[in-house]
Amino acid sequence: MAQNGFLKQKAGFATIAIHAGQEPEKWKSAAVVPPIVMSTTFKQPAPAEHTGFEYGRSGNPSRNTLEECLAALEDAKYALTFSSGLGSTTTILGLLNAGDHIVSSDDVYGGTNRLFRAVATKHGIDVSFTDFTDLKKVSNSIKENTKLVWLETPTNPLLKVVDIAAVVDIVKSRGDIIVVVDNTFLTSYLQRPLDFGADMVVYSLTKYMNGHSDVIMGAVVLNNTALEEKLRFLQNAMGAVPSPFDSYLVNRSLKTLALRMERHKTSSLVIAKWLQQHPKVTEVLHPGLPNHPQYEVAKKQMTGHSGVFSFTHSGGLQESRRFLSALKVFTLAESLGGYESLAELPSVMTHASVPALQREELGITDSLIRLSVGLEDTIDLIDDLEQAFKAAF
Ligand code: P1T
Repeated sequence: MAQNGFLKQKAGFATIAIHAGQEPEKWKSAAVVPPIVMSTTFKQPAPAEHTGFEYGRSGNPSRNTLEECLAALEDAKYALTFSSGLGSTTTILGLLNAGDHIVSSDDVYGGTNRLFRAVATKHGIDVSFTDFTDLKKVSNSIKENTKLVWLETPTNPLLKVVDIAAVVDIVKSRGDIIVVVDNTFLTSYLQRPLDFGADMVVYSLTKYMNGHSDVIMGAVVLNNTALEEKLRFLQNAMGAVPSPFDSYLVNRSLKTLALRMERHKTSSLVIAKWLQQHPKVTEVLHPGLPNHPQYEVAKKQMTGHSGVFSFTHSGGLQESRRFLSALKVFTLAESLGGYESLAELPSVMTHASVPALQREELGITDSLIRLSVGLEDTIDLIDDLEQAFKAAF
């Protein structure tokens, strides 16, 4: 685990989440709960000398505390935080030059697709999207100028599971290409992509890691010192940094991450199985179900699944609209990973910015509903889904 005065030996996930980076001795007050340091600037003993902090964009004690804890959670050397998940991605794009090429998994969060397609390309970066569950396609997409391979697993919103180690093997045999895994859906509690050879792990901390739907933030976790130095420079130079207050909130939320993920895991599988037997449901896309096409890959690299999954039904857009509007315990809203259950229609919401043809090819239809199962009583969630089906059909 990351160097930490409080924890001298390897500890379990929950212990690390609660103690890593949190040693009271690092504060003059010996505060057990890390303080929120709001100051944007720090007194220097002499010009161009400082005692660890100078200006709040380049570093802040509350942010550093969170970053230390995030790194320790996956036994990594470094973690950097950003103003949003997409802020992390934008900063990583800052590592590339015009003329470079990105290969991305085809099914990614709509905002990531939009950033690659509509912004990166404007700066001369070429982007290809391909199905990462087909390793031949990954290999065929790599070009001379490929510098970055980007994947989500499980993917948003189709829950495809990508074999991280197999992709890393292919990519690394083709050159010095950075492999990034967006681990937002699973968190460091359920999957550790660095252990499978990925260079960087990216999070929308907005989701499970914070888990209370009250912070927008992102992070990159990594071991490679040269890459960390470049990213640390870009974090300050590009300026997409989080606030001290938000850093405090996410740090606090990490203390219950293990407990929350266990509940999300249990509840979502019960609901997925209930949906499987529902007469109006045509398919349930959940990596914890044995009939999931990549179930074996999931078992190999994940220690469980989270609360987010999708299903399709036998109706169309109208039934989806009626179903979603009828929900009472689930809230119809974008996002995922909070304590409250959410439901949404990716085709017109989170993935509306994906070009219609790409959506159609992927299977992001108007009958595909994505759920984020929260921490409410499972029976209340099932009753809610049941009454919404009755209202919709
Ligand atoms: O919203 P932000 O913190 O910028 O994170 C972007 C992001 C990155 N990666 C994944 C896998 C994501 O799901 C997201 C954000 N997703 C949603 C808002 C959503 O409803 O899918």
